[in-house]
Amino acid sequence: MNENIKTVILNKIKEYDTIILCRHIRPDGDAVGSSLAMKKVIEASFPCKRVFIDRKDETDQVAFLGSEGALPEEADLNGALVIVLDTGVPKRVSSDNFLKGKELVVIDHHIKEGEFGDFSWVEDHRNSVCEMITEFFFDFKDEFVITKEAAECLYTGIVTDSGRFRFRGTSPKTLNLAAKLLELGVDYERIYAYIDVKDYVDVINDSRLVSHLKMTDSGVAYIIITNQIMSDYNLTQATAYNSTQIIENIKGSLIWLVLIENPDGTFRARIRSRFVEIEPIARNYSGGGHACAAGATIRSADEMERFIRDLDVCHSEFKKNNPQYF
Ligand SMILES: [Mn+2]
Repeated sequence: MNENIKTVILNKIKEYDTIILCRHIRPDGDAVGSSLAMKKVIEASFPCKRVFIDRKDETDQVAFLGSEGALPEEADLNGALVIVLDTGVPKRVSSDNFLKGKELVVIDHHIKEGEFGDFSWVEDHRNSVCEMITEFFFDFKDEFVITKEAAECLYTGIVTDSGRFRFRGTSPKTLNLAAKLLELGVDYERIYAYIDVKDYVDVINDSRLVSHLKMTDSGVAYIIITNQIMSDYNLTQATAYNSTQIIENIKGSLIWLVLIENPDGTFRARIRSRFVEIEPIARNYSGGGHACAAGATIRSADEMERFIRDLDVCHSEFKKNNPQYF
């Protein structure tokens, strides 16, 4: 089935003169890496095709991968193939025009929330979309030219989405595909030098945010980042969003999260876990994602209380049944 969908996608790429790539809003290394690699590989392989990345935002974290090129005009969508990468949720797509193309391909590794796209290749056990399209390019290596620059985009997406090959979804296949990228000359020291460093001000802000850390009885760690805190510390959305990383290594805490206030007073939750599958809980709060990395939206103080309690109950049950994990 998946072998077949890969052939379908190859033929669609060959068939169209203009290809519009989209990803999720607030892009991460996988979203940018997969869209930029797809653009670079198609351009290198089929120089006559026009390839655009339609986007509303970019991210400083992986800006070192280089320019993403001009945005498409609305007219460019006419008769174009649209490929959405790294999301299966229409409202998270980085373009208002993605339905204006002729056909829509979706390539994603999140747990499926509904049917989306004319052709959809979704495998939620995969480490990253970059891993999926690395496989795709190598499966058809006679058709595609994979440049070193494209390989660096793919490698960046794989290492960022897998937490440097640590998270669930990292498989023998992941490492084999990463090895093939290294054979193309990927400079991984340079990549890590960009993705593992922080601005001085962010290091200071991390320590300030830790002072807001709370723990539930069973050890769920969380930080509520209100608009007040954001403005007191001059935090960017990106810094607030990444602050799950500063509480990820607490012994006995298998679930950790940050809750970031939106301008309208609702909260965006970013939940991470070891071993415990938290995605079903996220789904109950207008969210979803992966088994151990998900997002949710919390709309009131009552809902916040219930949400934290649900996570605490799940955490405490899991620890009771799996004492070997901490
Ligand atoms: Mn991803």
